[in-house]
Amino acid sequence: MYKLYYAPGACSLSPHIVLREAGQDFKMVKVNLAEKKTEDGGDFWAKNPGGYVPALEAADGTMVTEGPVIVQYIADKAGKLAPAYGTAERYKLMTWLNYITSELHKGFSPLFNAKVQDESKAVLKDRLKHRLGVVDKHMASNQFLLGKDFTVADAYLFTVLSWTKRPVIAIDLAKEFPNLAAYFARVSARPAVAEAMKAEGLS
Ligand SMILES: N[C@@H](CCC(=O)N[C@@H](CS)C(=O)NCC(=O)O)C(=O)O
Repeated sequence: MYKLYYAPGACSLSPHIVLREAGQDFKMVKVNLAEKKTEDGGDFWAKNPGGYVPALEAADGTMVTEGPVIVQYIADKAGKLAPAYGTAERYKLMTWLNYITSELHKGFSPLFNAKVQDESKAVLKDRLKHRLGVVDKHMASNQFLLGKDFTVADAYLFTVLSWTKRPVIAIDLAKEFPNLAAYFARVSARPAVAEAMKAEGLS
């Protein structure tokens, strides 16, 4: 059984969705990110020296960190939700995972930081919108990031898009990125995604 270290609504929602989509047996362990403590009082620094979620503990004790790696680890072990390693399709998947992590996820992060000045936030938000525009264009002719099949990259993209609704971000997908709005609705309707949202108290 896997153990997923998570915080509700954080980027750990992505591996949470993947565990459900892949039909894996898992336990959720909530992390208090401010105190770096797990819900059972354990020291989270000992689980992930970076002090951030997600972190995944496999049944054999292997600890896997970094969201894009965790989702590929789960997919490869389960033999679903990612094209085979070494194929051209797999490189497309890795390209999207990298884009989501470095251009989108880390584009959102400073906007959540109360210490970042509004002037800087406006510049960063403009840049993030440009990056979202690239994915919106891709979604004009694709059901999912890799085409017709849902993959682990979709769990991650869905997770970061869910942040657009937070008041501190306030990006109206329907108005500014209609293809992403349709994609978000499509992914939200997947039973595993709805279950993950419910389990984290997000729906
Ligand atoms: N490089 C990490 C970043 C993960 C990350 O940014 N996690 C955030 C939540 S979305 C977090 O736990 N932040 C708390 C902290 O950094 O103290 C990954 O890709 O998994």
